[in-house]
Amino acid sequence: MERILVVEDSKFQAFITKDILTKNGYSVTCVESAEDAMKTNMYEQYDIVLLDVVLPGISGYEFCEIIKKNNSLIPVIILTSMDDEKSVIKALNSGADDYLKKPYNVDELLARIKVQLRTRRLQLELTNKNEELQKAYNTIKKLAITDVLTGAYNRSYIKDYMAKLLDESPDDNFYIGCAMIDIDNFKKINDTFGHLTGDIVLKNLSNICRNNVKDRGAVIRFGGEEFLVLINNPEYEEVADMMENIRKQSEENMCCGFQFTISAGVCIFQIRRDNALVDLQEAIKIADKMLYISKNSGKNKVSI
Ligand code: GH3
Ligand code: MG
Ligand code: MG
Ligand code: MG
Ligand code: MG
Repeated sequence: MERILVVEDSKFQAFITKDILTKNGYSVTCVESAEDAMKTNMYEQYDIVLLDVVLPGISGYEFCEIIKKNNSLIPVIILTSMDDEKSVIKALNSGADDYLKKPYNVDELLARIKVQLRTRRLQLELTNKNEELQKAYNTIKKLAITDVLTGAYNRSYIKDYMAKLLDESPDDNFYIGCAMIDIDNFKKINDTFGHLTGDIVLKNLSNICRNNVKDRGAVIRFGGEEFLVLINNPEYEEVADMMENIRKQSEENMCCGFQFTISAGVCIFQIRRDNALVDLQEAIKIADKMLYISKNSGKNKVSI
């Protein structure tokens, strides 16, 4: 049942209006002033407001302006005994959707209410559709930058992340911690335990990385069993500790009943605003070289 709020200080007029509207299938509430209608913003729960102009305190025009400022989807019909042109214009300029003279013709009032409710339903439908579209858009956007298997970001996110860092940086240069992580002997894990088990190891490593990095940076699945970790403006100790934790937690993670280890190469590199992506590529190259050092000196190591 559609709900109508009648703001009318004449008890007699309010009684008549309520009686007519109730008999026509509406749920009707009457209040005597705009102030009453504004208590806990109760007017927002109605589908339409019928508003008298001359009220104690805040006038109908003023209240109409307030309603429209706060929630333009609620239609307002102003009902008043003043029928000069100026007050019609004033009513419409205050944001009212329609205007009716008192004493009103009952059928006309009902017809005008119907028109407003029809428009409101369409507007609500549009608003819902819009919200659905927005949600779908956000989902697609998220999917486009997420690695489905591990929940880490994928490589498409690197550009977005650099743009975000540049946007947030007050300076023209900032530092980035850049770590390349690679699972040791992963081919052997796959060969021994199967690819599905290998996938579980990948997911676990992704979780370990993300739990350590949190909002200090981004974890990106860079290749098959390689993760790139970018840390925003870090201290040397912060990156070193973080990477050592990731190494240790991987070694201790017995998710599949066997141990896996990782090797990592890390650098801290200066990024220039006007050359950010080229600088990042350079940082990744250095991290790769450091990773190579870890691999060649026995694996299960972080080189920084
Ligand atoms: P190293 O210690 O030198 O890094 O040796 P490795 O065996 O880890 O490295 P290699 O490059 O020889 O093998 C990487 C393997 O990762 C090969 C590939 O089949 C596997 N791989 C890549 N993507 C996935 C994936 O999504 N799931 C699984 N299960 N395996 C994957
Ligand atoms: Mg009045
Ligand atoms: Mg590799
Ligand atoms: Mg490997
Ligand atoms: Mg190999």
